[in-house]
Amino acid sequence: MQRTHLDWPFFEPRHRELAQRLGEWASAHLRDHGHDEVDTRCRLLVRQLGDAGWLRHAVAGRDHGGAADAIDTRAICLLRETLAWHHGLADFAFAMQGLGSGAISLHGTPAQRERYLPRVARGEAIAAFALSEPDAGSDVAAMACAARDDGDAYVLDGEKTWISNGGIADFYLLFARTGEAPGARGISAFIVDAGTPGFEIAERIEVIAPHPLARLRFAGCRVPKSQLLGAPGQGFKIAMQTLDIFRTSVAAAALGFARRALHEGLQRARSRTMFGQRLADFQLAQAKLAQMATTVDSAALLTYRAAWQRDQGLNVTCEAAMAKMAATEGAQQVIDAAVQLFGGEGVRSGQVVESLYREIRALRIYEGATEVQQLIIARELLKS
Ligand code: COS
Repeated sequence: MQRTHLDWPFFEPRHRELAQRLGEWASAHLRDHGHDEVDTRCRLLVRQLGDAGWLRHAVAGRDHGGAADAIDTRAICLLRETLAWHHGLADFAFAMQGLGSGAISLHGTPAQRERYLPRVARGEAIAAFALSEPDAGSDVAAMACAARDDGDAYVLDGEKTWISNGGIADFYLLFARTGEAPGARGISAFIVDAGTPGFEIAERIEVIAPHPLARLRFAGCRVPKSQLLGAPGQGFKIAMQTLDIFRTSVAAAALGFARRALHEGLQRARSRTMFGQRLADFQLAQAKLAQMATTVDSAALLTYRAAWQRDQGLNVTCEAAMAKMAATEGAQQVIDAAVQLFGGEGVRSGQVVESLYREIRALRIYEGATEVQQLIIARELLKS
């Protein structure tokens, strides 16, 4: 994997050392457990990432198993980029541990942090983030899933869908309407343990790049008040703050996929002969490779700019949206170009570029579709 970007001033020595160690580990350890079903593969990967210590970077607080006291966005991005380069499902497994527990790292009480974060960091508890609903995807503030105050508990009623790790998670970071005010100001965050009575998996959802995904149903599900995360009515802001970190990391994953596609495309161009010369000797192939490399570097610059900026304690809502949009859209083009360089081989099941082609598509949709990122960027521009 090409690593010259690690010389950029966004990084500190610990980041360079992390990327180097992780690259070596991933080359040696990440195998495709292709014959097992996806739930089993995902559980194994979470365990493997936990045993090797990588999941410590997904949580904050050294006292709770974290690698550092605050979330290190650049470390998370380097982890996602490197894992995505090697193994799409390993990246997914890492990312969901972070997304599902991120709000606990940011806003959890000492008891909540103690109960969940060490197990997430060791890979012993699988986390999930439950925000979207059948009629509230891009428009989060329109959510209908309700949490009614009832003595020492909240009672949940409603549905969540497109929930990654749905069905295998040990706990869900759930957002529900508590009604302090209309819209975004009337939503709260909860930690809901799998197996809580009244909570069931309504449907498993299959997608083009398989990973655990489900629709969840809550019917009279009682959650103790101690499971409320943050103050009542703060759920929307908690969700957005979590997404500010993890949207940047989606950009990093897209970057890993794109970098891998460029690597595969270069190898193909050097080794394939046609019309009596190498594919790499054709100017049309050279133009493709040049465009791919430029798209990769542009995405990397935006991604690590956003990550660095967040680690400086600055607002990154606009920069994270720019990074996510540019990196995911760019990666789609880079991967498509790599498939084209491979010709018929590029769409053969089992080829690296074929699996990248399937892996990248969802990243342009989840954690805020490209159109949502455009909306966020334009709003921030118009504000200033
Ligand atoms: N950090 C902190 N607070 C934020 C914030 C952020 N990044 N973004 C918004 N807020 C705050 C706003 O400041 C506002 O606060 P006040 O009520 O105090 O003024 C409040 O949250 C509501 O914000 P806004 O008016 O922007 O809400 P909208 O309903 O217009 O939100 C978008 C619109 C599209 C930005 C939001 O719904 C969104 O991000 N949608 C995509 C959701 C998504 O990513 N889904 C995928 C699920 S995870 S796979």
